[in-house]
Amino acid sequence: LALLAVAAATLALASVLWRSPSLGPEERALQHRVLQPEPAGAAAAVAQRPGESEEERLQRLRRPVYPRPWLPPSALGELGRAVSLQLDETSKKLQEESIQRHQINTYLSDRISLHRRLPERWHPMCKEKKYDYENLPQTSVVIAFYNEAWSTLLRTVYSVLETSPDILLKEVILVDDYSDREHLKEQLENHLSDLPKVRLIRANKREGLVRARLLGASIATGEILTFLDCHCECHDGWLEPLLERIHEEESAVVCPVIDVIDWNTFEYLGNAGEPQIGGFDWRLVFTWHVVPQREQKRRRSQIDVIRSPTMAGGLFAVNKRYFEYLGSYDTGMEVWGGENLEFSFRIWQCGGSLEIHPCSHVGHVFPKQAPYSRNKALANSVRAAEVWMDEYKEIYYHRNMHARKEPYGDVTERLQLRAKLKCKNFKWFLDNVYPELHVPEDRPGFFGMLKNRGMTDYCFDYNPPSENEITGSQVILYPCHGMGQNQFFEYTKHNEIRYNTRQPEGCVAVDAGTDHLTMYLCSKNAPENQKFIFKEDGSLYHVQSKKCLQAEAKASNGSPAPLLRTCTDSKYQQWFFQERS
Ligand code: LR7
Ligand code: MN
Repeated sequence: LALLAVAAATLALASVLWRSPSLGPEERALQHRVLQPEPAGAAAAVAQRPGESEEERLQRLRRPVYPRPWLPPSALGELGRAVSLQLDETSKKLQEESIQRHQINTYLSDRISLHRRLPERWHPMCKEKKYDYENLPQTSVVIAFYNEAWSTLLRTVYSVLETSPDILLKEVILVDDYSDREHLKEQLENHLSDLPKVRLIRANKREGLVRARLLGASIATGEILTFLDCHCECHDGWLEPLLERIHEEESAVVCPVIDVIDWNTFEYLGNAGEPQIGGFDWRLVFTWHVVPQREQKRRRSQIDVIRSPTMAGGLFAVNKRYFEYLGSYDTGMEVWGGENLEFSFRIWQCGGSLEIHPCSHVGHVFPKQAPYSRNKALANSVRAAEVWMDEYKEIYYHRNMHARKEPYGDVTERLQLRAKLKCKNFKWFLDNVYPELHVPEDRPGFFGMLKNRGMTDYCFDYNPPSENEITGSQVILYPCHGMGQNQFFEYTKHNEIRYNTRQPEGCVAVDAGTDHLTMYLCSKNAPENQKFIFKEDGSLYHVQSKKCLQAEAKASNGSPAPLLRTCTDSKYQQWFFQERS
């Protein structure tokens, strides 16, 4: 009984806390213009009507805001098919220009219907799921955009209207983050004014995605906020699972599975298999991972939500009151980057949970490369580290030389928020939410550039074969650049030489019968061929081969490299770490 009383008191306290004023002072101070009024309440009758079968009733409740116009199956890009246009020279040039401008093939996008259907991408069990439409909360969908192309923006809007049940969608709020392109001015206003439930609001200066989203949130009238990027396409049934989960657990922040839409062909990729979850590496770069065993065990069904340490950032739903209780966003973050990890840490450390619902799929166009400058990402990440990571921020600073010197503004208010909400520390987060992440030891004198006494201008250097693959290539010596990254190594108590700026981490190894170093994935217990003893005299002794690493000007591939040789007292066999240049 006493326990129950405590639980009840906690609940009461939590609900009092959440009744905080809906806008922070910063949000109220943001300058903006609201161009479309709040929609009238959508009081669709939900009760079963006389003579209506259960199936008919469900169909009525699922009815979208806007009916998707019929398209012939052969229509360009229909069902998410890849498109490639046969173009003459002039048109090819236009297509190239569109890619230059948006880093997305918008020439091609413009020729695909704004109403195309997508291929089915969800788990078969999702289709069988029945939702309690009468009791699910309504959502406002908030979409911030900056200089987005016409067809990718409008396809996002139509896709929301055509896949969201009318009774669940309160409104779509488009936030123009001070774009300067002509098509986003009057033409956009005119087009939107014919669409139901769509509102447009414009910032009076470039706010960046954090404050732009908050502007949208500040005029939202739905109980749930659902954020999307402005180049998305929603899969049928994407919304219900998000709302149902938050209805069941108010402190859950829920993301859809993010499917890839190809920037060049507009093919809708992705599959119905197990989605990946979010993580990060020690440069604070977001990463994707397979779902770990422990999480598989916790889930009771294949269509249960999947807990995720972090989110990609753009696509998620959250209870509006809970979002405000958690401190919405850090308004000191500019333009792009960092806010996704900051919010992820905050959700977990302050008592919420971050989840991916396998029944909710949304496609996102990943551009060829960044279409605008993202140099504020560093300061944003430093803010996240300073507020949430405690002493672990040092591990980040060791791996990003510029981060420590980056001016990041004032985070006092965010630290006060952390104290007020009595949030847990970063160690708790690592131990309980992200135990898969290896925490480097970073013992003084055992990390940074790995240099040689005979060739002091050269450093251990490793260039992974690709973005997503770190194993298989050879470790070489390269002129030291002092930037960390490919020249950052750590020597551990377990006698490994780890390459651990990225995830998953690499460990330096020797293939039997060879004299050079090859990168392998690190494993729990270092295998013998990955063990090196770093001796007092500076030698790096490879235990298995009983040889020492020696800097040589020419390895078999022609570049300088550390190679295994009989141990001597040559200075070319003496090594030392240097933290920075
Ligand atoms: O100054 C800006 N003002 C804006 O309104 C810059 C951007 N924006 C808008 C922009 O138009 C878009 O709608 O904000 C949204 C996100 O910007 P993108 O699409 O350029 O970002 P992204 O898709 O490259 O990056 C991901 O990481 C970002 C970190 O700040 C954001 O969290 C993005 O929302 C996020 N996108 C996703 O999570 C989609 C899946 C990507 C992955 C993995
Ligand atoms: Mn995006």
